[in-house]
Amino acid sequence: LVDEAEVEVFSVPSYACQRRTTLDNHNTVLTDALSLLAENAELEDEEGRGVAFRRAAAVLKALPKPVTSMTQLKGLPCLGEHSLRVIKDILDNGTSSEAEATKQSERYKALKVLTGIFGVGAKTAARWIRDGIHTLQQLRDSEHTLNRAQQAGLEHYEDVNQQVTKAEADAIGEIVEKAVLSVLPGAQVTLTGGFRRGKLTGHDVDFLITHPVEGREEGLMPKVVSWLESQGFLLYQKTTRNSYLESKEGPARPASNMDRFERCFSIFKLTKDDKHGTKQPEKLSENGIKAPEDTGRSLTHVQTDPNPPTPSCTMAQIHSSKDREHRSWRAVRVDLVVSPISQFAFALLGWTGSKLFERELRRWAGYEKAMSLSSHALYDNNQGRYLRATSEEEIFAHLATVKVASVQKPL
Ligand code: DCP
Ligand code: MG
Repeated sequence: LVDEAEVEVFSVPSYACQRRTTLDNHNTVLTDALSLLAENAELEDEEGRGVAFRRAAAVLKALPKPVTSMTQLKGLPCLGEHSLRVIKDILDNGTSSEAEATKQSERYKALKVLTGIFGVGAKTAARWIRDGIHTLQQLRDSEHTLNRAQQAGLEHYEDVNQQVTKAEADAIGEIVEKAVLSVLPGAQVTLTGGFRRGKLTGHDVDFLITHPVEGREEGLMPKVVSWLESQGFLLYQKTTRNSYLESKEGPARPASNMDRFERCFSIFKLTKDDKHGTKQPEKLSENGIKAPEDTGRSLTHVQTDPNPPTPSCTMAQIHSSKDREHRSWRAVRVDLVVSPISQFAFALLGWTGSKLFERELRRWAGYEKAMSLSSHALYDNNQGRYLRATSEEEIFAHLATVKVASVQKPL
């Protein structure tokens, strides 16, 4: 038995956005199990439960050492009853029986395969499973009609579920920049999302587009999309227009976490020649040794990737790997967002992520600072006015100001 007096008790700030980000996770067994349960909750469309597991995993990831006893966790934030049960199971038995059972369950596997199709969310996947569809082949053989996004998602399933490398993201960045500049000289393109955070791979590539003169960005997206389409770069695209100005809710009371910028969800056709810096042999060598590009992808393990690629047994139903190796292109998910320059800093902060960081930053701003933060604006509820910012630093400076009037919630 461990003497409690000798056990180091950890301490971690309440909100994820108050913690330093680390690549040094000393508790991967615990965080893997909790992340899997979070993913499963999200796949089951139970967002609250998903967030609870994500928060618990983030707290354990921030600890300076491996957890060896439950005593060390006393007083740590975000560890609910369920998460503590999972942690105890692992400390006692080496693995979480719940996480293992989930991983093996047919339902989890089917949800993962089906939501791996671009355009298919938890609700659609659940409906298909109720109709007895668990695999891509069963979906193809079924009577179900797919919308345009889902058809494209099914067609490019294997590519879209394969991690995108930084080199591929940069190559797409050059194409997007060329498109944007040829329709609006002086416009600016910024790589956001995980790649801006320094990740080496991602599930998609996110770009934020603006112009230094307010208003010049209006109507930009359809022109960019037309240019890209005329050059054959788009396998699929759906553009939604900016609904911020016409929305009644205002940034102080956003109806959802989704922002209202003009946005284009797309699937890019990236030809191998477009991948600068990643020129690679066209095919696998006879003994199946992977091309250099694939070796690079193994670096994903240093990231906490909650959505690892779907098992290859299901992918084989689409194309054989050989077919793909002989193709001179691959499909890549790309998101384009256009922001007016006055909202650019907020859009940049909002689109850089991670998702948990964004969520926690907004929660912290609301509860601790009485401010409403969105990807469009920052509103000070005490002063009753919007606070301007031209950089992320300025947003953080606003958020750091001490609120005399607000009551501090005990941490
Ligand atoms: N984002 C958000 N709310 C949305 C969509 C996006 O807050 N509804 C933000 C947070 C994300 C970022 O935009 O970090 C980009 O979204 P992604 O889903 O592409 O996430 P990442 O880029 O972080 O991950 P990945 O590397 O897997 O693409
Ligand atoms: Mg991304």
